[in-house]
Amino acid sequence: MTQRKRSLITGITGQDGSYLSEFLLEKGYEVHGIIRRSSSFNTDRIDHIYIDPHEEKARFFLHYGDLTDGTTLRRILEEIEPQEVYNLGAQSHVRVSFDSPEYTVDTVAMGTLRLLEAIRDYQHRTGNQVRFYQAGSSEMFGKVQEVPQKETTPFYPRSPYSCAKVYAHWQTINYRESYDLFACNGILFNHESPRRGETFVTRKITRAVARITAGLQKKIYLGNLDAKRDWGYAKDYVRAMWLMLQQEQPDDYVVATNETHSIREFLDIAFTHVGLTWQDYVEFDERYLRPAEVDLLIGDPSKTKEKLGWEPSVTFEELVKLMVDSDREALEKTKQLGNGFD
Ligand code: NAP
Ligand code: F7E
Repeated sequence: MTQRKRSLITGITGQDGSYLSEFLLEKGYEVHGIIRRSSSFNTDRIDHIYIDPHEEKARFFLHYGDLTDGTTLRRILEEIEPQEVYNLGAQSHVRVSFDSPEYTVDTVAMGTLRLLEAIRDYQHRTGNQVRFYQAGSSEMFGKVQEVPQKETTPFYPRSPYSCAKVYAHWQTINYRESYDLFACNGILFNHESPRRGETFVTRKITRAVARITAGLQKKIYLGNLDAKRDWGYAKDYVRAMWLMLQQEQPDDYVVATNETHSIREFLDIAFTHVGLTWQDYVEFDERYLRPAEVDLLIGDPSKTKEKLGWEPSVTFEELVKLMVDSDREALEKTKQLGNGFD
């Protein structure tokens, strides 16, 4: 009988971690994830795939750990013996990284180094090959040096978060070249979904639209509306992560839609979808501005399309509408349960 492939995911409770888990379970993998201890439940996004580990059919397992705790990362790796490791864990909020730069760099940059070191030693000691995916970001292009941005475009990071991601990117390449590690960098442009964290601009807007239409909120306070992003659908993007690790040779890939839209355009589609005019509800609050902004991002995914056969399946307009619809449905369900409504 052939053994199931085992994967280990850091950041399994996040947007991408949850979609990647679903994807890998569907492919027949045994999926292990690292979760942080928290004083309240932080597993909302993966509760629907969790099965009591005592049950024979269980293929989904959670382990307590943290990217700031190298000893535990090593222990988990040794225990699980995964063939694939996806490093998705991060303090991933750009604005917050200006408030908490040390912690952000510790998780994003040092966390990646800790994991790479653990894999290097494990691979050396056991001879078992481990394939490693690093969750790189279009934020690394920052003040863009070329339009559109591709794998060879020079980086110009503009936040503690993106500086840390650049470090992790180069360290991943360094381990590939120094220790023969099968390590890939995905350079992923913004990707969203109904599971997107509530403080990122897209989800903040779609939640507000749902709450405004339900009469629970009057205004939404936002920062810079002129920034332009290349927004795709998260479910499409986790497929690209997996494809990278199935190739014969490790490499780095840009994952993007090759379309760019401003926050204003996002607002326009989201509010018009429910018959409202965004200008009636949006107020400016300078607290949402960043000390340094990334004005324009647009990716060139030609290499990824050609080499991985990857294509995005959801358009920008579809994405905005599906997020608004999902937030409205979720609110309607809460209403029926009588939670939070008088
Ligand atoms: P997310 O929703 O913010 O999830 C981040 C995950 O990292 C969560 O599971 C979080 O755990 C975990 N985490 C945070 N600090 C940690 C620590 N110290 N130790 C271990 N785990 C920790 O992010 P995402 O949108 O899924 O993104 C996944 C990865 O891709 C991140 O590395 C992000 O930087 C990168 N990325 C995202 C995008 C995008 O547009 N979404 C684009 C490019 C790159 P808790 O649930 O306990 O907080
Ligand atoms: O901001 C502007 C803000 O926080 C997008 C992360 O997943 O993608 C994400 O980073 C834009 C910025 O995402 C508000 O100034 C205006 O220009 O949704 P965001 P991000 O910074 O692009 C990249 C690829 C990652 O790697 C990151 O991990 O929207 N904006 N008003 C606002 N942004 C927020 N959050 N809140 C506002 O009120």
